[in-house]
Amino acid sequence: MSIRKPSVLFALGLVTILGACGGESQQPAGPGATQAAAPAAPAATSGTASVSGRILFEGTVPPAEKVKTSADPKCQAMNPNGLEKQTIKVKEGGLAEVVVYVKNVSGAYPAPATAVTLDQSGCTYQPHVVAMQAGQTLTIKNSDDTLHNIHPRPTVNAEFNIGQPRKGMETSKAFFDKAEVMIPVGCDVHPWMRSYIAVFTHPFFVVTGEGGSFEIKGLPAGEYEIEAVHEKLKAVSGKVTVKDGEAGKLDLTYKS
Ligand SMILES: [Cu+2]
Repeated sequence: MSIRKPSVLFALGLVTILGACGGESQQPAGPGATQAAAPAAPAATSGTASVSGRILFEGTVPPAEKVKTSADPKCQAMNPNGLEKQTIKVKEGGLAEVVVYVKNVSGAYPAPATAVTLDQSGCTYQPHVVAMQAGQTLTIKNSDDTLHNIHPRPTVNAEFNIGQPRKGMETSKAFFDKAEVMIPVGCDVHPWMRSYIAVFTHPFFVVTGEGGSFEIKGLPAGEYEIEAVHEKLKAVSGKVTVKDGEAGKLDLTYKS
């Protein structure tokens, strides 16, 4: 039996890979190592306060950009009506795909043992914006029957470039060990493919979905600066003070 073969590891599935990373990882940057190095760290969600609100957009939404996928017939076949690129996604005044996070957090927070997934599907990245903790495992997978490569261009973390030529391929690793907002990710084969990864040293962040609502839970009592970062717009921020058990409210508005 040869369980070290990558093909067998892939066949064992994500749960097995995660189990190995969490319990037996030899890597200093792995979640297990992070926990061992910071035994006095507070639990990730030790607090009982929360902050919620909406990220709003006031202005004119530009028209969606048409993307030609004819450079790769397989991408074209998967998108017979073409692809549309719209980075300003507004519904009922609220902006989606914004990273909302607490800027002034002290203390050490171990990375969760669960992985975050970035999928390449239909010649696009799913999700478009990924938020995760430093030291947390990122699983990159290819759901398409065509060659993709994952090429993040960080400025603080280490750059990497991984090719995934076949459908079903997966690569799991704690790629990022430092906070960085946001890391652009591209595919050198398909220039329209773009995603962004935000990395934090704490768990107090969220990515807004459709309609721009957000909620950050598990905060200790305190005065917090909340910042909202979007791939194209200048960041906006605001302050909110919460006591234990309190649900603070904060709306932030982008104006274009
Ligand atoms: Cu690609």
